[in-house]
Amino acid sequence: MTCFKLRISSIRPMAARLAAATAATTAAALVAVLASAPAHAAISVYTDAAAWAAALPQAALSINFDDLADLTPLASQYPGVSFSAFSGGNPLAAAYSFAQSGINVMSLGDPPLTGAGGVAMDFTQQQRGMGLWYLDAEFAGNAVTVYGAANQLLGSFEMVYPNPNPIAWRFVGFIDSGNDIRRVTVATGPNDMVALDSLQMAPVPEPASVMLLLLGGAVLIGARRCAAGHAERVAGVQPRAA
Ligand SMILES: [Ca+2]
Ligand SMILES: [Ca+2]
Repeated sequence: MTCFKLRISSIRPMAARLAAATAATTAAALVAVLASAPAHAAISVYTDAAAWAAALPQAALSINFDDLADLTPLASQYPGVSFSAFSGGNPLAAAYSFAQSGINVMSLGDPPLTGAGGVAMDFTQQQRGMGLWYLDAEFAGNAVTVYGAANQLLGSFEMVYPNPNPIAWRFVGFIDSGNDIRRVTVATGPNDMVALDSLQMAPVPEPASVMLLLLGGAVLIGARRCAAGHAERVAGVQPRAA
């Protein structure tokens, strides 16, 4: 608290030093971020949800579809992603007794597991990673495909086939070291019907958020230095003789 009891004449030099420290810290942090950026982005595929989550720098967001009424067409109900029909699908939030989470799945037809086709998911900002759960993949040709912001192909995954246990929910997740996942499509094969659930999203922090974090850290460092300096000055004061 004493740190803020300053004369006006002392504020300007301190502000200048704090600004310089902030700029230096921010610059150093940005250099570190740039230095850590991969030279060649690569997409990684995970079939283990825990391993996928552990490979992310922060916790993922999950959309479970359980707050929507049965047979609600999926569009833009959830922040950060929009759903649309793809490859003949009809994406719905639909009640299903064997949902991976809660009461609903993301169905591609009405009722679940009676409609073939697919769904496209477009994210409003780039994602570091995404994942989802799928059920009842039985035949070849069920593809999950990932695209970047320029609509370029990043990678794809064919749902497990042959599938030794189609009635068990399975996970597939992607992580892009280039932080560029912007669109994901699911297309089922001509002979199969699958259900989806528990979409996972791992958005890349927006640049403004990163800068705020960096600036916040720099201000905190400055405040700590200020407090430390005050403590040293207090320790250096000699008690007056009685
Ligand atoms: Ca669910
Ligand atoms: Ca099936």
